[in-house]
Amino acid sequence: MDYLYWNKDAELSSREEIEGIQSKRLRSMAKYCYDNVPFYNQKFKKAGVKPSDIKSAEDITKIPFTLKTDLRENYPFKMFAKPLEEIVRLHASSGTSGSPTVVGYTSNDIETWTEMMARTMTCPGCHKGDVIQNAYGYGLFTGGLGFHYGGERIGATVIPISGGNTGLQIKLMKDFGSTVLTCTPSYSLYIAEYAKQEKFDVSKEIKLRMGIFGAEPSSETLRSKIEEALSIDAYDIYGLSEIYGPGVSVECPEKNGLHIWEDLLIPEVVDKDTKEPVSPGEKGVLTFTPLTKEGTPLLRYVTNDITSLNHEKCNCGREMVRMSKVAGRADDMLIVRGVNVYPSQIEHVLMGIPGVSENYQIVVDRDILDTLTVKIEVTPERFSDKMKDLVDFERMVEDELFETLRVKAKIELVAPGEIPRSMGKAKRVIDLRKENI
Ligand code: DLL
Repeated sequence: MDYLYWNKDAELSSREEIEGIQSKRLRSMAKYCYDNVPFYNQKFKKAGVKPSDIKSAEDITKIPFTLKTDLRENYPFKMFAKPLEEIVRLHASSGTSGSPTVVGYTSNDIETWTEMMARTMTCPGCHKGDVIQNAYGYGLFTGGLGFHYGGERIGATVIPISGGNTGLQIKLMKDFGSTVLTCTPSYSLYIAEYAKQEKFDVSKEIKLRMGIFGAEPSSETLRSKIEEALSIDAYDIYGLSEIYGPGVSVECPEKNGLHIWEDLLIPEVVDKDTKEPVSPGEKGVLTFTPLTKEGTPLLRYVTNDITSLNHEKCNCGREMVRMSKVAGRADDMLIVRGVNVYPSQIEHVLMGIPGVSENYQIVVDRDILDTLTVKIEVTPERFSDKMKDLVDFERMVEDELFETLRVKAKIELVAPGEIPRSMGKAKRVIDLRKENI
């Protein structure tokens, strides 16, 4: 297999080298936060910790966690370590409730992020000469600009098409000879579905070779569907605006976990309730400490994303730790009649059933107890107008979910095209319990 590196020296560092860099950088980052962000100054004092207590990367556990609510409570700029004159860009997460979380970047931060994205896009095999159709949204969301800067840095040709206008996406893909597609997994499937409806044969008419898809969870089975529908290789990329944006981690051609750029970030996985570190390889909540971030530095930022870490050296030569595909968010877990289930587990079961399309929606409601309804579209090939067939199909999917996850769900087949398609992050879970409060 061919492995590509953007910054070979950094990416192929040994564990010893990585830990050395982390210790050195963490020491100065702890002091930087203490000296420049009143929020951290108070937090350290309250916890009885001084920056001089942080001598090596292992001392990170002495530092208190930072939560998303801390960012909200300090809206808009109170978490910044630099005055606004030093901030060259602002991004913000959409924030479904309350204020959005705002992140400020100094010009050094933009440079670090661009380098991270250059590594991230090179790692699965993107290079100069590629034509990148960047269908992530441009704007306050970090997807569009993150890929844009990274793509330009590696010398590829970037098409800043953003999300939506799917007819034009397909036309340009053909006319401009796009070789790499970057967007959310759900949007890539919508592009494939649209092309099929337009009788456009993607395997013959376009040059697309690979896609880098992230910003939302997607199962292995969804990956296979994307790869088949677009005749490409699909790679997972992870990131969050609080930690620059996309580019925190990405898969290499081995597709066996996402490499985290550990010279720039310290990842930890902790128990979602106790916040104690979990045993190696165990799943928990992911936290990050960026080591060189100037505008909005964060210490032990709790992402709420569920994953596990694998420290084994990868065949690609990188010793930087790999995180498993995100299983969901700690706050996404559904408890249906006492059974804990993540939407991604439901997706995994659904995608394994022939005839179930990737268009589904999970509706949670409360009728004394919590209830779960899963609306699914069947593939056109499986669609039948015989009522009995469809009812049997619904029962079969219900049984499969119960057998695998012990969760009782009501399956509702809906007509093809009824589930709303998304140009960005798909809204897979509708929680009527929250909306009915
Ligand atoms: O989604 C940044 C991004 C853009 C990542 C483009 C990848 C590609 P936010 O809007 O701040 O930033 O959302 C971050 O999205 O905490 C996860 O819950 C989820 N997420 C991001 N990537 C993945 C992924 C961008 N590969 C939140 N798998 C994160 C699962 C993901 N969830």
